[in-house]
Amino acid sequence: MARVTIDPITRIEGHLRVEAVVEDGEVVEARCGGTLFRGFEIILRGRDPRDAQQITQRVCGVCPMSHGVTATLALDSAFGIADKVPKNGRLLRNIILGANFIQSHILHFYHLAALDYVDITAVADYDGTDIVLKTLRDFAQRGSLEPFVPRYEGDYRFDKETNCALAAHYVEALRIRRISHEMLAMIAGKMPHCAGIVPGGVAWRPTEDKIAAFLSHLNQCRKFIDNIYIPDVLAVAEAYPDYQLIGRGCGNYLAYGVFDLEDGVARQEERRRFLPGGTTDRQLRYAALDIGKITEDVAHSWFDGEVRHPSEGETNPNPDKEGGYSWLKAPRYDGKPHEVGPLARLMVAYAAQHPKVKPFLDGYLQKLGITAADLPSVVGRHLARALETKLVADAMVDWLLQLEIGADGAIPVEVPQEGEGYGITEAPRGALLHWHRIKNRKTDHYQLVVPTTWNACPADSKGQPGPIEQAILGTKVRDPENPYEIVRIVRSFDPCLACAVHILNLRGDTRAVVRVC
Ligand code: NFE
Ligand code: MG
Repeated sequence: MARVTIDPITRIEGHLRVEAVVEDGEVVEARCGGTLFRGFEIILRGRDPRDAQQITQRVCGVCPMSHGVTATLALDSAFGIADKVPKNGRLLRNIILGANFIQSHILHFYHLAALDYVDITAVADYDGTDIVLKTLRDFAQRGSLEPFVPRYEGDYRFDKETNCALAAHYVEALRIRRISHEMLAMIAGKMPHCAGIVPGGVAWRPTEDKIAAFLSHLNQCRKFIDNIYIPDVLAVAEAYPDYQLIGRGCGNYLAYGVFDLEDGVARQEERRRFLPGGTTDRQLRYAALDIGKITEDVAHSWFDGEVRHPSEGETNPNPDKEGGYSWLKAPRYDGKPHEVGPLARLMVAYAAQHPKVKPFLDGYLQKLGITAADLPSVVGRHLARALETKLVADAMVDWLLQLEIGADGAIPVEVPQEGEGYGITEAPRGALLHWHRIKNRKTDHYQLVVPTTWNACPADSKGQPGPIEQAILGTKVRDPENPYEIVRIVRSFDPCLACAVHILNLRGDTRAVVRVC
């Protein structure tokens, strides 16, 4: 028996500790623990409620727009103006959030995950004329290979030419991410932590020149997504067919839906959204969303308290709690763990017979020779993320062209004496909820239930492991000292612990710690 501890798992956002017990080459126990405590829910108490929009963006530099949008959806709802946001405000929120999705998904594939499959050292003896590859080669020859190492060795399957091409795409992806940041900043002010999203809409009036500039940036991103990102993910799928079969996870999928398509509807669950809300299982049995079924369990989290709905949720940290092994709570829907994220969104849309997503996804499933029920896997998550990037980037063109030039993006708002509201939408990594209660014009109660909290959560009081824990269980590990199978599974979820735990453990090593007992 070997005990594998990977702490922290690197090339994700934030600090995640994964412990696994490997017996006869197979994972028989898995524990996923968030090792940071941040306390945003406590920080917000007693402040002007409008601060939530700015402060919660500081939860994370990767997905701040999701928190900005979700916080303002909760403010719209608490202020009683959710059906009064102007059309431009709705479209601009979609466009701002969409730009952040593009940036985040490309970041994940190229800069956080691709080096699990691409042997970047292939550039060391590059003898061609490509300026990017020559620069990378010279960089490598100076002997400092960070951020490409340390890494889990072996199982690199591409030939030298493909490795070099993918290394060049790694660099090009940096440029495309800069472009997507810039287009977001044109509307929202800056990235990260924009000032433009406000309760009541977006503080910007569209102009023709800005729309034209945005479109030109967006088209560069779309070209990259179509011609580089999706083909690269398909190349990984082809070279690593065994990763289409592992890391399946918990088999339940949840989405709140994202990108509002209609105005004047107060309740977010009732709005038509570009990617719909709901749940499904691997048999593709779709059910409509009922936010009354969301709870958080803290049986194995370093918090005191009971199983609670976020409207009554508590944040009472207790680092000495017996049985605790994570700063993440354990969110549950209808009492069960649910995976969230691009894979979950596409599974839900597919199960709901989405007229655009279903035929689009079917084309790619046919290419891989699989059905939608087979999609949950390491490769399936990367593919879902890439295909969603295309769906969103293409839809952004329509939203841009629907903007009314010179019309207001927001209405004036007043902070009410009392109020309660929630925001439910999607961050790049999955379903995001903010619950906000106002008393005496101040924030009295704030709870965030965040995508990585769903995916990377610990077990609950019924002993049900979280989705990443379930994805690791049963995995065959060839070498516990070099457990790249586990690392690839965890990274396919694109965890962000900065978001999920809302004290950094400096003891961690970047490599696996293995004890054989
Ligand atoms: Ni820090 Fe986040 C996203 C949110 S993840 S990246 O996407 O909300 O839990
Ligand atoms: Mg929380």
